[in-house]
Amino acid sequence: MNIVLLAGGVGGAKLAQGLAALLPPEQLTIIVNTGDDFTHLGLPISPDLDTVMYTLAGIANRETGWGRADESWRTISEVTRLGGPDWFRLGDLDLATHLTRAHVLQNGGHLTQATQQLCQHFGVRCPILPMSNQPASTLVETEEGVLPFQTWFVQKRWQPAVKRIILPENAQASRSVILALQKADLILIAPSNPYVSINPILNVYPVRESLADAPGAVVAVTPIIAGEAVKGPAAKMMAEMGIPVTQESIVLFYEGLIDGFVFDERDQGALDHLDIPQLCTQTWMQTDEDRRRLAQEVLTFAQSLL
Ligand code: FO1
Repeated sequence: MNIVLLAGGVGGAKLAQGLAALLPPEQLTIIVNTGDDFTHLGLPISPDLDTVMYTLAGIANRETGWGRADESWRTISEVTRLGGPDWFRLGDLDLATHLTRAHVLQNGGHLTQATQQLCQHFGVRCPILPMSNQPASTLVETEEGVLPFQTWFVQKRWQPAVKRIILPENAQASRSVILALQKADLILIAPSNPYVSINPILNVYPVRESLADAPGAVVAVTPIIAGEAVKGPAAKMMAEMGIPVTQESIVLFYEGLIDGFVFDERDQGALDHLDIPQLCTQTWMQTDEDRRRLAQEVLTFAQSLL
């Protein structure tokens, strides 16, 4: 059974960890959003790739949801002292990841190869694939104008009201992504922000088409619980874009792509009027056991749709 997970940052990484605990590495492939990527202090930063990689390696910072555990901040503190930009907090250990990625990319390698090398040395055995090997940056149109993603998300703490998300026109999936989707028996959409974490992946040709035509089952897990995002700007930006913060909005967003939907017991009954197959369970993942349990329930549910 070949399972592919489409994942963004924190929520995606947690479900990825649960799945990786249940499945042999050759049966799970994680396709990750790179729309958050940017060059900062001359370094190629890939936040969602790193969050998934660090989480599967067991070295992620569980408080912040990004960067490394047991981190130190000597270098970025010195950058502050020298008048450099310190709004994007790069820890000393985390810097090693960006430096090594830069080395691979500047010596003829591409992002998939760089990620593979990092995963190998971090002991992550299931493939983590960037959605594309070319830059495909997400822009956020806000009341303050069009902002690069990290400027909106970190520098402005996602406070500027969102009007719309601007995705690149001609992003192309890597060969590895295309092959993984072709082989997939199950395709799972992680509880990541649909607008800025999952849609950038769907926007990369031919990912959306692959899901729409998938012979296997495609199942999405909601990122919203009782009208709130588990973490991050999903609920706030939905309201700002005039989208009701409901489970139905998420189902409609994935319409035509999914065969089943997983949402939280606190929204029990919210989708009774829709005939899409659905699993209502505890989707909030606090502990590692929560991650494994939800992963198992999602797999069992998805297999029941085959
Ligand atoms: N998010 C923040 O809110 N503040 C930061 O200073 C910050 C630094 C950072 C460094 C490396 C990295 O991989 C991620 C980092 N993030 C930070 C998270 C980043 O903004 C991600 O894009 C979000 O997690 C959304 O996916």
